[in-house]
Amino acid sequence: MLSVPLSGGCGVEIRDVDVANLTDDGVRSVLLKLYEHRCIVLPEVGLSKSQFVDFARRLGEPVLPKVVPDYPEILVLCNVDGVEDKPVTNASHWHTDQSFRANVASMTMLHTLHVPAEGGETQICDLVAAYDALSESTKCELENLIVLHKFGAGIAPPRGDHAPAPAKGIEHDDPPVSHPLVRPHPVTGKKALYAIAGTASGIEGMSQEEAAELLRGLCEHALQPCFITKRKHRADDLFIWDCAATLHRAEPIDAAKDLATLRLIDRISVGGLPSVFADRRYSPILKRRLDI
Ligand SMILES: O=C(O)CCC(=O)C(=O)O
Ligand SMILES: [Fe+2]
Repeated sequence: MLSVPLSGGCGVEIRDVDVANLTDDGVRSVLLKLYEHRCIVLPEVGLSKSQFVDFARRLGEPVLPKVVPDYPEILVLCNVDGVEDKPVTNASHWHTDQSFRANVASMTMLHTLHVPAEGGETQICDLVAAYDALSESTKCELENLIVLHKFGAGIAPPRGDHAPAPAKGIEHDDPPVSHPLVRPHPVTGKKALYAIAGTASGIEGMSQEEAAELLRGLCEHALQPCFITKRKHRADDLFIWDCAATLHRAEPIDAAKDLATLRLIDRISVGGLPSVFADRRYSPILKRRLDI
């Protein structure tokens, strides 16, 4: 499998992958690359919507936005305002998908249908590299901290972030959920900072001021350019990021006026363990191959 690093802090492009016809070994190899590099691009995948859904189901259980008739798994990201059933991308703040739920997203994938001539990038921040770069004493201080997460209630938005608009189906008085601040990867066990921006609304046993200061400091550390990849999508790319190990945001984009400014992407987010890793026999292999 030929892989070429993306420009930026993380990610690889993997060429010559026949996504629609991968064997289980093939899916495992692709996922190992994802877990090693945080995000991957599979170019020219040529997937129909139903092939995209079938592939996503091999990676996990899709979150169901139920926006596209016939394909409840697909959320259309589109910068056309006011078109029925097509939400405008509203993800320009650093976040981790579904971190406000007990069952978080494990991976999110974008199949790009149309790219604007300029802009429309997705940025990915590597929270494994950011964690690894902390001093040993800071790692010890963070080790057992539990972060509360609530949609729209982040207490330490990184500089320049806007507040996310209320999302459908999320009640304002939903109770917060909690996740470890340092969360081992569900498949590889590799430690990462988890969802330090977006929904982080408090830390157990800390005042709000202390928690905000700690989260703000961690975001400033993690959002250094050396940990970030800014990806300009191409039509028919499949771009996948590992939600357990990253923050991401969409570059803000104006509403499309014509084809040259249109951004149109099919997106599926999944949770749970990929079925190809459900078999415990594969964990030791993972541990050896990823050197963890
Ligand atoms: O539109 C993008 O680039 C990213 C959107 C996003 O955050 C998501 O799909 O979860
Ligand atoms: Fe997102």
